[in-house]
Amino acid sequence: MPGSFEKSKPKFNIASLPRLGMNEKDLISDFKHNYSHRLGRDEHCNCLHYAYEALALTVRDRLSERWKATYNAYKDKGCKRAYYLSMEFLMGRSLTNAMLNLGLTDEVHKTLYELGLDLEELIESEPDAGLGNGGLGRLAACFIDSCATLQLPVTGYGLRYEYGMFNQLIMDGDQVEEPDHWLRNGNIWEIERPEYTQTIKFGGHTETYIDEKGHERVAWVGTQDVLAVPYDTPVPGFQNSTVNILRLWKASATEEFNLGEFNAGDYAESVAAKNTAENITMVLYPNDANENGKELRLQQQYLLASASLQDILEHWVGRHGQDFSRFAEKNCFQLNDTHPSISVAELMRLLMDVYGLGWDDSWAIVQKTMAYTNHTLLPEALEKWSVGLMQRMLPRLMEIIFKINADFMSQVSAHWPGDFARMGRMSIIEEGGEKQVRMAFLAIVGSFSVNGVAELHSKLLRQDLFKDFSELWPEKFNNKTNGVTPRRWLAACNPELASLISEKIGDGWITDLSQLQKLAPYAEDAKFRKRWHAVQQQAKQNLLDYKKEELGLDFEVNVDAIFDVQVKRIHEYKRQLLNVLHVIHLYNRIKSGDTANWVPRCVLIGGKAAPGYYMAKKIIKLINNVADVINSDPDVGDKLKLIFLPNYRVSAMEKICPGADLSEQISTAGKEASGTGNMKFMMNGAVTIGTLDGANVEIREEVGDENFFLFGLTEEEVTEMREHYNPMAIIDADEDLKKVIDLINCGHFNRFEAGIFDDIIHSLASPDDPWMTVADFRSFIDAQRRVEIAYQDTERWTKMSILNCAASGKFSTDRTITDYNNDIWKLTPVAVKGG
Ligand code: 376
Repeated sequence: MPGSFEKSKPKFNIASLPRLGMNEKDLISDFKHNYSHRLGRDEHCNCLHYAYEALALTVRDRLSERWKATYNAYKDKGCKRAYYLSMEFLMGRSLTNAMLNLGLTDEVHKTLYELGLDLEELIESEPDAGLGNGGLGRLAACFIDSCATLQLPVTGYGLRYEYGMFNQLIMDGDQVEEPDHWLRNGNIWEIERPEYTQTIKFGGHTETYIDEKGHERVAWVGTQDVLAVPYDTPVPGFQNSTVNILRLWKASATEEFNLGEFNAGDYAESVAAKNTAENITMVLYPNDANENGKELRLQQQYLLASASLQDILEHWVGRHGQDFSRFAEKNCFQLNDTHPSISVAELMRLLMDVYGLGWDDSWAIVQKTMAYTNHTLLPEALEKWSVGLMQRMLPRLMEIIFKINADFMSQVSAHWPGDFARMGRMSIIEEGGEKQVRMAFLAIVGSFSVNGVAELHSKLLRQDLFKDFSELWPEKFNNKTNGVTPRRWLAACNPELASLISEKIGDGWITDLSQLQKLAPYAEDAKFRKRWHAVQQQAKQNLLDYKKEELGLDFEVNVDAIFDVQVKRIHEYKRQLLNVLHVIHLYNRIKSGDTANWVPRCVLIGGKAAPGYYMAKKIIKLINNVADVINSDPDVGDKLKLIFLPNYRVSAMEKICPGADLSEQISTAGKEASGTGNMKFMMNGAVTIGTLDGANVEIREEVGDENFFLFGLTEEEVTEMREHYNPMAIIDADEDLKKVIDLINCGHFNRFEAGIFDDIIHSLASPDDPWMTVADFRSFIDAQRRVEIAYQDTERWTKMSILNCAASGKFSTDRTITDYNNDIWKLTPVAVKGG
C-alpha cells in the first residue's frame, strides 16, 4: 500500500546526532578522517597547512554542534537580542581560543603528540584575521567573546574584507605596506550562507506613490544593486556550550554577467561592472583616524548597515509577521562609533518604505533601539559626508536625514527659543561651504544611549565635544569603561602565569576577573614572588627568542634589562616621539659617562602608521635610525637597546604582553579615549608609566599611586598651557632636552640622509604642537628615573607586578559587557544545554 509507506517514511532529521567525543581517541580519529577524507591528503603531503586545517576542522565540528544548540535555545526562548554593528572585528587567530573555550587544550596536546605533530607550529600557521585597525576593532572582538561567555544573545555584524590590515615591512628604516591577502588559503572558521543574501541599493532616485491603503509612500527606484552575502564565524563562550555568531558581509555582483551588455558585445564592460560591486568589501581602510569623504568607504558603511538591518527585520517578520509593536522591546543595536550610523536613517527607510509603517512609529522604534559608542575625541576623526555625495549615492537616505534634522531643529528651537547660534552648532547638516552630514550628531539624535569608553573620556564628551547635546538630553549620556577578554589576554597568551595564578587562587578568575584580588596577599610572600619573577623572566626570554629569529638580531639582549614596551598605532598624540627622546637622553648619559648604578633597559616599540600619515612614517624612520646607532655602539653595549617590532598585530601582542616589565601609556592628557593595550599589560603583571589619560586614570585608581608611575600635565593643565605654550623656552631651560634635540638636529641619526628629521624637530619646537611633547619631557625623565630605582629592587618590583595583576579585575570585558547589558541592552542570559 503506497499510502501507508508514505506515512511511515522517516522525516529528514539530523538533530539527534550524538555529540562528538572530546577525548584523545576521538580527536585522533577525527583528525585522520579530516586530513585524508575532507582535505584529500596523505602522509606524503608533509604540509603544515593541511595539518592545521585538519585540526581546525576537528575543533570547528565541535563548535558547530554547540552553535546549533545555541541557536535553538535562543529561538525557543524568544529572547531579546542585541546586535553589535562594527566596520571592524580584529579577531586575530581562532584556533587556540576555540580549544581553550571548548576545554580541549590538554587533549589536543596529547593528540598531536601521538600524531608526531607540534601544536605550536600548527598554531603559528594560522593567519591573523586582521579585519581592523587597532583599539576599536580589537574591542569589538573582545566584546563578542565576553557576550558568549556571559551567555548573552548578541550577534556581531561586520564586513568580510578580502584584504585585511596591511602587513608592515621595514626597509631601510621605512615602513613599506604589503597587502594582506589573508583568505588566500581559505578560511576554515567561516561558513558561507548564500540563503541569507541581501540586496543593497545604490544611486537611482525616489518617487512617491499612493499604496493600496491610500497612504503616500516613497519608492527608491532606478538603482544599481549589489548583493551582500553573509559568512558566519562561530564565537564560543568559555566552557559553557554557548556559541554566538559573527556575521560578515561580502559584496557580490547581482548577476554573473550583465546579459544586455554581453549580447551587445561589451564583454569587458559587463565584467568590470561585476568588479565594481565586488570592490566594495575588497579592502579594509587602514586609517584609524580620519580620511573623510571616500566614496567607497560610504558604500562599505551603507552595505553593512543595510544588509544587517534587512537580515534582522526579515528574521523578525519570519516570526512575527508585519507586527512591529514589540520590535523595540526585543531588539537593540550598538553602533561601534559613527561608522555604522547611517543605520539610523536606514532603519527608518526599511520600516516605512518596505514594511509600510508611518514616520512616527518608525522614529519611535529607532530611538528605542539604537545606542551609540564614541571612541575618539580627536576632532579630525569625526566623520562627515558631503550632502552632494549622499544625494547621489543614497538619495532616499538623504531625504530621511533632512527630515530627521528638520524635526530635531524644531525641538532645539523649542528648548532654546531664538538661539540660532546653538541651532547652527547642533544641526546634523553643517552649513557654510560644501554642506556636510555630521554623522556623530545623526547617531546622537537617533539613539537613546551615548557612551564614551573611559570615565575621563565620557566626561570630556559631555563637557566639550557634545556639550549642547548633553544639555538637551543629559539622560542619554553615560560611560562604559573598556576592557579586554581575560581568556585571550591572560589564560591563552600566558599559560605559565595563568597556571601559577590558578594554583594559588583556583581558576574562577577566568570568568570572574575580580577574583584576581585574592593574589594581593601573596605579594608579601617571598617564595611566591620568586616564582612570579621566574615566570616573567622566562616570558622575556621567550619574547627574545621569538624576536631574534624573526628580526635576525645581531646583538645580545640582557634578559635582566627592563623590558620597556610601547606597542600601538603610530600617532602623534600617542607620543612615541616622547619615548624616543627619552631613549636618546639615556644614550647621551652613557656617552658622557653618567652611568653610576646603571639599570640596563631594552626599549621595544611597535606599531603601524596609516599609509598616508606623513609624520607617523617619519617617526618610524626615526625610531629605526636611532636604533641602528645605539645598538651598534660598543660604548652602549647591553646598557641600552632599542628595537622596532615590525608588523605589530593581535598575534604579536599575544607574545609581547607576557614579556613586558614596563608599559608605556604616554599620550597627551585628554587625547586617548581609553586605551586597551594598557589593560593587557597590567593583567600580565607589567607596571605602567603613564599620563592621566583615558583608562590610565582608572588603572591608577585600582592599583594605587605607589604601583603606577605617573607623570605629565593633566588635561586641564594641557588646556591651560596651550594658550601660552613656548616649547623653545622649555628646550633652552633644560640642558638634557637641549642635548637631545641638538643631537637629532646635527644629523647624528641621519648621517647620509640630510634633513629627513627636520619636520620632526619643527613640530616638537612649534608653539602650535597640539601634542605638547616637550612640555612633558622633564616629568617623563624623572618618572623613568623612579622606574629604574624601583626595578633595581627585584623584590619591590615583583610586588608591584603582582599587585598590578591583582588589581586588573575591573578591566575584563566581562565587567564592561555586564555594564552595557545592565544599563543599555537589558538582555536575559540564556543557558545552553550541555554547558
Ligand atoms: C577609526 C578607525 C577605523 C577607521 C576610521 C576611523 C575613523 C575615526 C576613528 C577611528 N578609530 C578610533 O577612533 C579608535 O580606534 N579609537 C580607539 O578606540 C579604542 C577602543 O575604545 C580606545 O581604547 C582608544 O583609546 C581609541 O583611540
